[in-house]
Amino acid sequence: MTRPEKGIVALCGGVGGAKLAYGLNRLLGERLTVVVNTGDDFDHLGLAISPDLDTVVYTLGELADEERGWGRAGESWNFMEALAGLSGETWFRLGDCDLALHVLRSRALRAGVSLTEFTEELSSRVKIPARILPMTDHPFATIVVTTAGRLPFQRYFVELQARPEVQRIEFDNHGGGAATAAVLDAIAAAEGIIVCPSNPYLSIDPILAVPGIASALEASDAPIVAVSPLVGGQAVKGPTAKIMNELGVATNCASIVKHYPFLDGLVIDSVDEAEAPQIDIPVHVTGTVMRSKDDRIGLAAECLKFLGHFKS
Ligand code: FO1
Repeated sequence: MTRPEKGIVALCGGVGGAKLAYGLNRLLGERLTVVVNTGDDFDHLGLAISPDLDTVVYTLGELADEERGWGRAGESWNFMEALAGLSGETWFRLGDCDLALHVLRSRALRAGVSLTEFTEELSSRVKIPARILPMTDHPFATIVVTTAGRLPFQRYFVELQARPEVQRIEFDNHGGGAATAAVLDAIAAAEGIIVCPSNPYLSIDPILAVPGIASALEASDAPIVAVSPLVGGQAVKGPTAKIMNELGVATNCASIVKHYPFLDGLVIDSVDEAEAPQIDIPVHVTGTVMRSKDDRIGLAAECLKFLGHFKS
């Protein structure tokens, strides 16, 4: 697919990140590239599952269950009921409609289609103008090392509901899966880069751990801003603050800046305005909680305005 030379790149995980990506897609369309975490991907019941990619595709394609945050709206669960009746594994719920996507992707990957190609075709079928790219086409696993042992990401996050205490997070790129040319080209051509308010440890760090991506960000002349995932020291959704506490990191916006040393600016919520003087890079204060679709578009517009301030 041909793309305009310059554009905006967003680094994104699942639910929170996808909401901002939705707003950016509405404002930028084809000028947006979303680079999505695939460290959560796993093989389950013989199917290739890519939760964050699917959350982004469903959200931007207006197919997502807004309440649940993952999976499709209007879902039915006959497959899960039948699976339970046959004593199959039910800790990870696959809806009937969602299943269609996993079956198609599994078949495509087995036939040698790359995850990038499959995702591009899927995005065009659901009429998403933005380009959605997996961070890598190679197997890459986020492993959460906890007091309950080394846990594959979905066992920690879904089965154990992120309850075990985190000691550290490891990434296994199965012996050298590198960034795709599509991701590296998008970063090189970016006129601005936005780190979405996703979990820094579980969603953004895996992207930065893919060989080639962190150095591409460092080499980029484009301004890079992040939206803090914390509001009043808490995550809007998910275990970000819990993990920060467990890792002994203060749950404030300054810690987010420290975590992302490549940032040119940070967007923080109005609730945290008093923290601004402690942050040693430019700060943009606005409402960051996205309750409605208008909020998503509003925050996306604020991020683009902030990026515009860095233009020489
Ligand atoms: N999250 C859950 O909390 N429970 C589930 O059963 C579950 C199933 C699921 C199926 C497909 C999919 O794409 C996502 C799914 N998620 C589920 C969400 C998901 O695994 C996590 O939110 C992300 O990996 C973290 O970003």
